[in-house]
Amino acid sequence: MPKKALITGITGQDGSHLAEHLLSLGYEVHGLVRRVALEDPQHRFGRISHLLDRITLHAAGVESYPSLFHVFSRNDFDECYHLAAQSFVAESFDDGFSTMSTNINGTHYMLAALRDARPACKFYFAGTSEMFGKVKEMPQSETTAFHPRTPYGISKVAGFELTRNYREEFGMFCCSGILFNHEGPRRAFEYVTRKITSGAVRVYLGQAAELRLGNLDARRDWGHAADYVVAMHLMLQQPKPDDYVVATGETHTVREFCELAFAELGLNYQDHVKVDPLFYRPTEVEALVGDASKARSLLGWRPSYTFADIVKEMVKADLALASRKADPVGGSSLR
Ligand code: G4F
Repeated sequence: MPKKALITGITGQDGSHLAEHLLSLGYEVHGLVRRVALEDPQHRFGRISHLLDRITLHAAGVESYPSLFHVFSRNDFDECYHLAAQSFVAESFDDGFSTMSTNINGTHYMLAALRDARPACKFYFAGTSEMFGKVKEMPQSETTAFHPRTPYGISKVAGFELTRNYREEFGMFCCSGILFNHEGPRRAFEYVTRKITSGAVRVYLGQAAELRLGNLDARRDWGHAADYVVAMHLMLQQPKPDDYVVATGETHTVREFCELAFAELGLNYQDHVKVDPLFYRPTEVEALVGDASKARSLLGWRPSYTFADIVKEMVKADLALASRKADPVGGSSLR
């Protein structure tokens, strides 16, 4: 019998890569989607359109315990990957209440419904390096204390603690991945990497003269989403549930990302990138770099993409997209 997995957030970057990965391993893959998404497949299912005939979608909301219980009580899932969240950090400053509600209650309802309907199902929670916030040490590992600086980071610490608590209190197989930034051509346009690659392509094509960004000195540990979903799956195959940092161990500034992306198109970023205070955050996470030794030794996981590979692939994909569409890529006013 193939294993059955449920993915929340299957229409997102990570969800679509994870669905592909699990299908390649012979899994029966299910996804949880909002009813409104089912009504608008053309726009909402862009990242999974090539998978639709191989997966099963269920309409439910992570903020509705009854709808989750309904799905879990009718499907005997072996593994559940809870990726759905309000995951755009800047938005969490504008609407902290929605971010908290979706990310904390959504995780709590998922855990509670699983416990009531399918307590043997293994559970993965999408934790994040944003939980480290004002970092206490470099690099950050599973033992580094959290000090979140954004409503998003706070909501993810709460989800992480709920996940740990269900493991310890109810003996459920619950794991958290503490994933550092992970990118690729399926990244949404508002995140800085995609904003840069799509913006550079617009400049290259003469569709824009400049790209406005915020803090160019912020440092991130950027990996590739396709590599990171492999670690998610490996966590649930271990003899015991646990939490793992997933990172490359390299850190780069937003400025370096700009430099490489524009250079890929034969341009100098200094001629086109303008710093705009509009895109600064009220509190910034200045520098992140992960220590993934535990994932490397216990999961046997390691990243396959380099920083340069990621930038190149994203620029190439945005150029290809531009050649298929008149107004190809997202607007540069996105933050
Ligand atoms: O790409 P970002 O928006 O990602 P951020 O805030 O690091 O969060 C991402 O990674 C987390 C993992 O650590 C995830 F949990 C989270 O869900 C998300 O996937 O911003 C990266 C950096 C920030 O320091 C930001 O201030 O880029 C800086 N930045 C500078 N100018 C900008 C811009 N970010 C955005 N989005 N837009 C700008 O114009």
